[in-house]
Amino acid sequence: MLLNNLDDYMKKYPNKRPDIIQQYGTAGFRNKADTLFHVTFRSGILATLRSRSTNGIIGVMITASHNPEEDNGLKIIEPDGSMLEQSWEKLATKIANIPDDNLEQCIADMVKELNINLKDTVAKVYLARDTRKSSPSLSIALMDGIKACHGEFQDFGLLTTPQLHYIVRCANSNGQYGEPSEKGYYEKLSHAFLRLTEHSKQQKLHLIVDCANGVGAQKMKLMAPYLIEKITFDLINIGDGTLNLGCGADFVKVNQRQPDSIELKSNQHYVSFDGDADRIVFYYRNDRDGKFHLLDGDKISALVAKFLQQLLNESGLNNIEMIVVQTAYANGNSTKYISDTLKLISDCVPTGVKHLHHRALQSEIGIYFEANGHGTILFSDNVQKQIAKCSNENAKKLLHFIDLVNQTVGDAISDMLIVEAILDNLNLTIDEWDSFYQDLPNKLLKVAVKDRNVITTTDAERKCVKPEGLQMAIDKVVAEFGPQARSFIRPSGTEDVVRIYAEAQTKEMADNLARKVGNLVYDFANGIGSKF
Ligand code: G16
Repeated sequence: MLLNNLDDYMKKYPNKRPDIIQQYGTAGFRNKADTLFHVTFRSGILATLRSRSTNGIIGVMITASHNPEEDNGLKIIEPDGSMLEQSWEKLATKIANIPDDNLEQCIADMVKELNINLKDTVAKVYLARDTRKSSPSLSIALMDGIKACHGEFQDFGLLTTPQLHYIVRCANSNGQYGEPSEKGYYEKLSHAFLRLTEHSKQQKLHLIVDCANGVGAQKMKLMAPYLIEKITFDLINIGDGTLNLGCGADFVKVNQRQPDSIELKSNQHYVSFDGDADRIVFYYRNDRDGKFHLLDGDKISALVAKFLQQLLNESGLNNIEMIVVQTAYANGNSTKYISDTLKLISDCVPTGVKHLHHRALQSEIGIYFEANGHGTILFSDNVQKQIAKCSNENAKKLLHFIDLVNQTVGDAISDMLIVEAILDNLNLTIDEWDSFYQDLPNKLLKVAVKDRNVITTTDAERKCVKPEGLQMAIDKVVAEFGPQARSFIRPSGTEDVVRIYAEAQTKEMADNLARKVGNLVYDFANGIGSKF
C-alpha cells in the first residue's frame, strides 16, 4: 500500500480551508498556523518521497522565521543542507492544495512520474522546530505524514533553522562536514572562532544579543560557555516578550532603529537575530553624532570580502575567483564599494537565499548576503584543497575561517562570530567598519493589496512587468528624485503584501519616494491605475 492508514489521517488532517492557496514561496510554506495542519501532514509525505528519490536524509524545519507569533511555516532541506530543489517546490505546492479525495492519486502519479523506488530505499527525515506555540502540534502532523508514507524520522526538538541545515549536511556527508549533532555544531564553530582569534591583540570581546524572543536565545545560552575565554554575551529578548515584536533583525532593519527594550551605550556592539536565527544585523551608537548606526547584510558582505581578499593575497592565493552576490535590496553604495573599491564582481539575483546560494555556488568563493542580514560564504572543494596545501599562517587562518562558516545557509550565530573574528583580526572598530562606505538613505514599505500576485517582475525584480503601465509610472516618479534615486516593487513570498524599496540622496527624499511608489502600487493593484 502506498500510504498507511490514510483514511484515519485524512480525518485528522482535512483541508479545512480549501479557499486558501498554500504556496511554497521564498522560503517554504508560510501562513497562519491554524491553516497549516493538512499542509504539514502532506509535507511529511513529500519529504519522505524526496528522501527516497535522493537516497539521502531530508530536513524539515517548522518555523515562520521573522513573521509574527501566530504564523508558522515549513522549510524543507536537501541532503546537502541547501534549500529544497526548485522543481520540488512546485510539487510541494501541488500536494498542499490538492483536494482531500485526490491526495492518494496525486501521490501515486508523482511516484510514477518521478520513478521513485519505494521498495529498495529507506526514507529518513530529520525535523526540528522553533519556539512558536503551534510548533509542537505541527511537528506531530509532520511525523504522521512521514509515518503514513512508511518513512523514518528523528525529531531534534528545538533548533535554530541553520542548525538543522548543518546537521542534515553532516549526516549525509557521513560526518565529513562535522558531527551531526547540536553539540557537534557548537564544538566546530567555537573551536574555529577561538583558533581564528588566538593571536589577536585585543582582550575579551563583549556583545549584546537581541534574540527576538525566539529560539536563538536558548541556543546562545548553550553556545556561550564554549566561547567564554574570548567573548561574552548579554542576551536580551530571550522569551520574556512576544516573538519578533518590537525586536529582532527584521524590526531593526525595516525601522532603522534599535529594539524598543535597548538603550544604546557607547563602545558597545549590538546584534539582532530573527525568530529562527538565520538572519543577523549589527548596530551601535556612533559617538560623533550620538546616533544609531546599522550594519546590515551589505556591510557584512563588504567586511567578509575585504578580509578574504587580504588573506588570500597574503597566502599567495590571489588567483582564486571570488564573487559577491546581492539582491535588488542591496544599497547602491555597497554595490559601488564592491566593484570600485574592492574590484570584485558583484551579481544581482531575485530575493530568497536559494537564489543567492545557487549563484554563489558557481564561483570558487561565493559571498552572499541579503541586505536583511541573511547570508553566508561558499568555498568550492577545489579552493579548500588549494588552501589546505599551503602551510603559511594566513592559509591556516583561512581554514579556521572556513570551519567557522555554516556553508549550508545564512546562520546568525555563525555570522555573528565571523564578523567579530574579522574585526578582531583586522583590529578594526565597528565605526571603522561602518566607514567602508556610507549607505544611501533608503526606505522599505509594505502595501496590502487584494491580490499580490497581480504584480510580476523581471530583471532580478528590478522591473515590474504587470500590471501594465506601473513600471512606467514608477520610472516617472523616480526621475523626480534626482540621479541617485532608485525604487522597485515585488510581491512578498512570506507575507500577503507587496514590498516597496526606495533609495535617494536624503532620508526625506527616500521616504517620499517610497510613499509615492506605494500609492502607485495600491492604485494599480486595485484597478485604479491608469492602464489597468
Ligand atoms: C525569508 C527568506 C529570505 C527573504 C525573506 C523575505 O527569510 O529566507 O531570503 O529575504 O524571507 O522574503 P519576502 O520579501 O519574499 O517576504 P526568513 O528569515 O523569513 O526565512
